Amino acid sequence: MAASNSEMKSPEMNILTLSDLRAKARSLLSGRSQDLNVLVVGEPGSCKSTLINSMNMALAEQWSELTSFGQGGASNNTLRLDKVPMFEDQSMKEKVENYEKKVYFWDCAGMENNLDEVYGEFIGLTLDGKVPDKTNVFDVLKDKDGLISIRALRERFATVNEENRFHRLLFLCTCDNPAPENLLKLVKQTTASPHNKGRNIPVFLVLSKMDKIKTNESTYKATKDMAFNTLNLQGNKQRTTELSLYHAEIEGKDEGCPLDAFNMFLPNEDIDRKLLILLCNLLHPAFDRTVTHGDKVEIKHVEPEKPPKKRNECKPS
Ligand SMILES: Nc1nc2c(ncn2[C@@H]2O[C@H](COP(=O)(O)OP(=O)(O)OP(=O)(O)O)[C@@H](O)[C@H]2O)c(=O)[nH]1
Ligand SMILES: [Mg+2]
Repeated sequence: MAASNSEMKSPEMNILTLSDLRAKARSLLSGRSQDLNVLVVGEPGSCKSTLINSMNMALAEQWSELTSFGQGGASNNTLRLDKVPMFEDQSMKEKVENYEKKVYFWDCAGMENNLDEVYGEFIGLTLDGKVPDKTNVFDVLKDKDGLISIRALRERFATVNEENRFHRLLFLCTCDNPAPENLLKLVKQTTASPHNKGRNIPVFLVLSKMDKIKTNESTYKATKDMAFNTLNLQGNKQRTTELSLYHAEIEGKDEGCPLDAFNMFLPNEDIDRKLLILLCNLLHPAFDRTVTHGDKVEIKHVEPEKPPKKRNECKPS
């Protein structure tokens, strides 16, 4: 199933029909040799939960609420790290044959745009498979005095669960808000830098709420530039996607996507098409070859510096 890098860069995906794209995604799913964990990260309200449900819909051709998401103005914030099994038989109009090694999208609580290393450490520990499913993100990051220390966080999440190691990270930014520069920097540092002791996880960028671009063109351009440059994705077309997702009406503000008689979203070709291209790129075996985790390298504990001794303290009395 392996394909060359030149094949990945070809415009082939854009000329495939919707059913070709579904067939391609199905064959990539049935041909996998290991489970695939995708961590979905972004600020609160960046459409992480919506993307997970919409991605399932794109292949399933029918709506299921796999994870709770904001709709009709209700915030419905995700507070935990939740492992969501994708494309399960019961959610599919037509099941995926030989789908044995599963894809899991992990819905993560919205992260603050904060450069504090504790947030980066949490993302790193999660990527290494040390943070269990259903962990309440805010409870573990904060203690009674404020943010928890890095050492305490490492001690709490010291054991790797191989099943929870990550293979991809999906970063979401809404096109009508400034890019979360600090969070982008932390993600870049945590997934691919000399400081992370060899961890290398391919990052994919999604610019969401593209239906809002008309009134926010300059914000969109600035957000896109910032996210591209910080994640270093220039010219990396298969790792960036701009889209709108299945979303509900907000009275007087947003007409939302059409629903059927049972209040389920009706399929939308444009949404499905972009999501299926993203899925095929996420599943591409070439990205498996680059994944490494650095937790076998010993991590030094940084002790606080002692104040220098005063001169006369050393003199014998
Ligand atoms: N206009 C528009 N709104 C959208 C679109 N997709 C999602 N939304 C809305 O944006 C909000 C995003 O909600 P969620 O998907 O729950 O966001 P989230 O990133 O999971 O948020 P947290 O769980 O709080 O971190 C909801 O109110 C959706 O209705 C879109 O394509 N266009
Ligand atoms: Mg959410």
